[in-house]
Amino acid sequence: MGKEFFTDVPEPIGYAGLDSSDPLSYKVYQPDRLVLGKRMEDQMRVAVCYWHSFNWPGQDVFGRGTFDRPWLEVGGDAMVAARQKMDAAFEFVSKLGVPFMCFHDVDIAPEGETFADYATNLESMVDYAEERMSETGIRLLWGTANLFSHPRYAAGASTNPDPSVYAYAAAQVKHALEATHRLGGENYVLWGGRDGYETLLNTDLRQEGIQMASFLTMVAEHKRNIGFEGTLLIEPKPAEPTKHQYDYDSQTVHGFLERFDLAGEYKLNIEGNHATLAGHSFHHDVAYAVSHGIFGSIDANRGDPQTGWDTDQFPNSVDELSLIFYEILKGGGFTTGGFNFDTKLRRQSLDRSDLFHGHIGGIDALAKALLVAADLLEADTLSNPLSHRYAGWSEDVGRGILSGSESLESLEARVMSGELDPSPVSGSQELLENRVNQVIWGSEA
Ligand code: XLS
Ligand code: NI
Ligand code: NI
Repeated sequence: MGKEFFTDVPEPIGYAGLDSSDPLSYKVYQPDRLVLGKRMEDQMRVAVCYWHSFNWPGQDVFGRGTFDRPWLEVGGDAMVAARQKMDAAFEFVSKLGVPFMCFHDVDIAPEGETFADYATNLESMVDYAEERMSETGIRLLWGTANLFSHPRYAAGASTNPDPSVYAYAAAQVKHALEATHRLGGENYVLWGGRDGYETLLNTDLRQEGIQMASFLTMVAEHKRNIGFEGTLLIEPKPAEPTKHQYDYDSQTVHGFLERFDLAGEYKLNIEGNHATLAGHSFHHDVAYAVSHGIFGSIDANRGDPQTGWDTDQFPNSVDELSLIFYEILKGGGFTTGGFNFDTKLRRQSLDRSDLFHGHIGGIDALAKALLVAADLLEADTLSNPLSHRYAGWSEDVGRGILSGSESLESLEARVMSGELDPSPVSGSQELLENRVNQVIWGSEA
């Protein structure tokens, strides 16, 4: 048992139902409730992220930290401080009652002065994490390496013009991947960080793409060498901190993986606010990944419609999340992935208990979305009209086109003879929207 920080929340958060006025209770989330034959907890696989929740004191570009985070103020020995921060994280996740957490290497271990310091510190914090995990039963959804905060990465990591920075990033990922493996992590994430550009005047696009592909190939090789059986995930994002990032969105990453023969090696970790920054909906990026067999995991959050950056707010729209969960269930549900709360409190939410409120609300919204998605799936609300809409492709002409037995000539002949004479049909968008709403409003929490 480590040091306690959340003494105002003495008990783990429990389910109290929709009528409860206790803000520190779940209104919908019941880990053991069965939905489509699986426990809610296993359908949702919620993780808490270390970086925004335990490392960030609430500073922004205009001002310093505002949050009440005593574990960040212990001072003295950096390793003692890192252990206290880890105690805070394990206490919080235990009290929230969710199964997973996620971290970057440098979230949990001080970087030190040299690479050797980094490696020793990480090793020792992984020992401590191992202890705390076996004590609490909390698991690691994914690990990752921070390849963007240190000044050496200002011009990118694997896409850096300097191969020695590439090498440094490779060494760091080797350690972060091995740490993830040791802790039984279910996935390993690569988020591009600063792999993109600020100006094309100093950027060789082709060269940087080749570097990035070679890096991803090395990571996949090392995964096999050490026997890590988790999933490698790439997290798309279109911009920020750079003007343009190479892992722009689901479709761009898919094309990149195909181009470099890496499609079997990686799946996607899709973040709500990254998809919206790319000018898509969260729904779009998830639907793309699921329908192309590259869906892996989710960074659950949302942006602000009036703000053009990654505000990482807690997800709270059942309307939006229901469609996302519907796509995930349609694809068979999560395998190694889950919903990681890559979420930040607003800077004015300074109390320690605000961390609970943000997560409780997001988890309840996801739980409700799961119930809606299960109803949509079971009632074939969307799948029936969809198969009806595309029915022609499993009939005569459609099948012939797809199997290659038709040509421009044969099709012209069918049209010329009057055999094929299409008449427009309604896309029924409003009708479908109403049906989805009907399920949302009627689904029982
Ligand atoms: C930043 C990313 C980051 C990744 C992990 O925008 O979302 O938090 O999830 O490096
Ligand atoms: Ni993220
Ligand atoms: Ni993000």
